[in-house]
Amino acid sequence: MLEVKKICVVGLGYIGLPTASLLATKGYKVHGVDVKPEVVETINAGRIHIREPELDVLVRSAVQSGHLTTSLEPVEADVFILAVPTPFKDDNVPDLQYVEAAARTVASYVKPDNLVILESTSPVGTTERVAQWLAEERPDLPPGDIYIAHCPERVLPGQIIRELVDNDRIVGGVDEESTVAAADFYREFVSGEVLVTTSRTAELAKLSENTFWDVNIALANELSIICERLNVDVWELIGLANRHPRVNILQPGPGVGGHCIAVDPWFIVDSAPEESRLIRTAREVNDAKPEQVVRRVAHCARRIKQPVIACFGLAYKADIDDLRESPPVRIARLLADEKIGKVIAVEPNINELPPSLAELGIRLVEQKEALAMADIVVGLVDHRPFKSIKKSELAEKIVIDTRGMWR
Ligand code: SAJ
Repeated sequence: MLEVKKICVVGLGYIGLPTASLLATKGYKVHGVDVKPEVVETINAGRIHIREPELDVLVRSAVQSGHLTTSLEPVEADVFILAVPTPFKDDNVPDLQYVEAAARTVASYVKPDNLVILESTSPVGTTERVAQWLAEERPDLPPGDIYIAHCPERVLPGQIIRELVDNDRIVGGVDEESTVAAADFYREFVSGEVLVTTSRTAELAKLSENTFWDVNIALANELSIICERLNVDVWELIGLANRHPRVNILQPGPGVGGHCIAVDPWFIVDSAPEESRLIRTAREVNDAKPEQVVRRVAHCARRIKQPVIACFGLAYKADIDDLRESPPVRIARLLADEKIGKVIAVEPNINELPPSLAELGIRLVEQKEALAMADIVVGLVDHRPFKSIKKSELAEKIVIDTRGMWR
């Protein structure tokens, strides 16, 4: 069994920072590494640069205990955790530049018997490539001298701290010894079950979890389009169908946002393009939704001279402030770009609009002001405050509710 005292976490974002802080509060000496100096400074000051409930308390106690330090460079450690972004390039090809850079950076710090874990969601075969990159950088280390494994994350943004400990974890090594070493490590602090497999299976399991979600959201979105055509209320339809004891149709929306569900299925399509027809089609159905919402709004706006259109919500999902990869942002931008009307936006979780929207003349307004000004109200995110809007406040408006929150 590996004796673990020191851990080096590379990448201090939504996964790396909570993981580094949790390990520090469990008594390990943790050194966090990030390429952004402002991230390093913020964390060393005991503050955080991402919004996640309870994370600020965890980081502050980790830093104040002296168990969490951060800098731009790795340090020698017993375990290295790589938690860097794995976005995709144009034409949906995975971009592994950050994983490769992280692997090559830690290479000069690894010693025999160290454990290197890739936590980033990655295309099948990436963990084996990490082993190759490390071997290229360190030909002095015979193969098998360091343990290399994949352990993907499945925490839900908004409840990361709890799920980091409670969730079952899948651990897959590039060889049997690596799997055992990684599983022993996670069993030290994970209360969920630690399930062992190969690195390729662990990679595909993570991608399959989010692909399952995306394909099922696509079914709900396709039903919402069909219901529009057949003049059926999709929310009533899904509510009735889900009364079947074994049916669980998910909720339609304005499209699929975030940097996970909308990204991970493309990793499978890239690995097996001929065989991934349903997965690709589901992505296309979900990605077509924003334009369909814009067309519905445009159709209604035609009847009004100089219509004022209020977009309720810009975040990619309810009660968070994350606007990255957000379909509501895309919809607001298209409405302004195509001059369908004067666009105002209500987003209670931000204080100012991203420049990409502000420069189009979109204004961020309070909920009351938007309800007073709008001719067309577009419900894009089911933020808690929006659910208390009364039917009477919407009586004189044209309402397009993509979340079914004002039924
Ligand atoms: N959405 C719908 N209809 C639904 C459910 C979601 O339109 O019925 C939309 C949301 O509005 C949002 C997008 O899908 O735009 C994704 O939101 P989400 O809450 O479903 O998922 P994420 O991206 O916040 O987190 C997911 C989670 N994966 C699953 O639920 C299978 C989380 O467990 C993962 O750890 C995370 O991806 C990740 O980082 O991979």
